[in-house]
Order: sequence, then C-alpha cells, then structure tokens
Amino acid sequence: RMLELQLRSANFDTDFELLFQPLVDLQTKKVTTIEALLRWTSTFHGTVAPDEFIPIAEDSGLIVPLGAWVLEKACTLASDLPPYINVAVNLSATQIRRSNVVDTISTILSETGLSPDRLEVEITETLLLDDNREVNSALRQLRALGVRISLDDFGTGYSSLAYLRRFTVDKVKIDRSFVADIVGDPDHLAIVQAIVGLTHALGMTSVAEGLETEEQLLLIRASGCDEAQGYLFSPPVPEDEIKEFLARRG
Ligand code: G
Ligand code: G
Ligand code: MN
Ligand code: NA
Repeated sequence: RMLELQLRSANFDTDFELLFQPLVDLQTKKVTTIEALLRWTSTFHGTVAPDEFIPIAEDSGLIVPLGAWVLEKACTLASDLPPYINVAVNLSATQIRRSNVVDTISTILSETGLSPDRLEVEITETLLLDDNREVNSALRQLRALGVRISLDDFGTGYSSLAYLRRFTVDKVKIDRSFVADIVGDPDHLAIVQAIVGLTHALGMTSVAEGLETEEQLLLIRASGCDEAQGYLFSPPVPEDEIKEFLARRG
C-alpha cells in the first residue's frame, strides 16, 4: 500500500533511473545489444528492487506510463549509438493488454528516429501461454513493424516448443538458473545444449543469461550459444558507463 502510494506520486525523471547491461556475441566478443533495466529510488523507502515495484506498477496500471517512459529513454539512447547496437526493453503483460503498446512503440520509434529492427522487446513465456488474442495480435503487429521479439527467462515457465514456432520469436534468452549450475550439473548442460539446438533449428538466436565465470563461458560457448549476458561482462550500469564500455569494446 505504502509503496503503491509512493509509486503513484513518483516523478519519473528524478526518481527512476535506467541502467543498461550488454549482451555479447560469443564469436566476435562484440556487444550486440544493451538491455534497459529500470531502477527506483523512493524518497521514503530508498532503493526498491524491480521485483518489488514492477508487480505493483502492473497492478496499479502505472506500468503503462512508466513503460512508455522506459521505451522513450531507451530508444533515445540507442538512436545516439552506432547502428549495429540494438536496445532491449522488457515489456510486461499489462502493457500489452491494457494499452495500445503498438501505437506507443511506433510513435516513439518515429520520434527518436530509431530503426525498428534495432528495438528488441523482451517478453516472458507466460505471456504466450494464455493464448490471448490481443497479445497475439500486438506481437504480430510489432514484428510487422520490424521490431524484434525476445523470450526472456526461457525454461522457467511451461516452455513449450510449440509456442516458439507459433509466435516466431527472434531471440531466446536461457534463464540464468540453467547457466548457474552448468559447470557442476550435466543435466543443466544438456538442457542448455538442447535449447541452443532447438533455437538454431528454428532460425532463432540463443542468449545465455547470468554468466558470471570464465568456466561457464567456456561451456556456454562450446554449446554453440550465440550470445551471453552477465556480471562476467558487466552488471547493469548507468548510461555514461555503458557508453564507455561500448567505446572500449563495442
Ligand atoms: O534489473 P533486475 O535484473 O534486478 O530486474 C529484475 C526484473 O525486473 C527482471 O525480471 C526484469 O525483466 C524486470 N524489469 C527491469 N526493468 C524493467 C522494465 O523497464 N519493465 C519491465 N516490465 N520489467 C523490468
Ligand atoms: O528477467 P530479466 O532477465 O530481465 O532480469 C535481469 C536480471 O538479472 C536483472 O535483475 C539483473 O540485475 C540480473 N542479472 C544480470 N546479470 C546477472 C548475473 O550475472 N548474475 C545474476 N545473479 N544476476 C544477473
Ligand atoms: Mn530481460
Ligand atoms: Na531474464
């Protein structure tokens, strides 16, 4: 309750910050994409984790204007970066169901001048599961615009191979829980290898999330996975730091 009130009275530009974390191509070692990750510093509660405030923002509908703010910030930054760097933005189910997210996105793309194929929207597999007509149609319209779709935290929900085909996503992000145990647990390595094989068979790009060690990197690279993201490369960092990171090893 208290958090909801604080969230409702928050000033986006002063109370929120967008951090960025790179996704690295495992062959070329170059950054392909930066993912925008939202942070909230509440006047009363201090730093609040997204896992805490995103669900409140969703329930209260505030995720619609807040999500538009995130999209605008992220696309503005990307339009200022080299054209081979994409930007990824997390979309929540509420944004798709309770607003015209396709209109919002196409307006922001034309205002910022960002080419649609440089925007990747990250959705979770639960969103695909409920087989909702609006969601379905919104995703198809986004793809028709040229926007790319990534499936976040893959493997944690009721992942069905059928959904991957039906919705033709562009990228599959393998949940970090599989990556965490990959070194000690042969089952997890087998799962990662299977997901990578599947995404390639379907013409999609695979990403390993939560890479923290060189040992994990070796196994992930050997699995044929295309890209990786994690503290090993960089934690989520502010805009000026991601620009420095890109300048050093774009
Ligand atoms: O930044 P962190 O790794 O702590 O993110 C925790 C969760 O919050 C992740 O599931 C991430 O997808 C989600 N998240 C972060 N930023 C945003 C955002 O701008 N919009 C939405 N909908 N979710 C976000
Ligand atoms: O659900 P989503 O993948 O959007 O959330 C990304 C979350 O993962 C963010 O909260 C981010 O801070 C976190 N994260 C990013 N890299 C790593 C990592 O290497 N290890 C761990 N434990 N968390 C990470
Ligand atoms: Mn994500
Ligand atoms: Na994820």
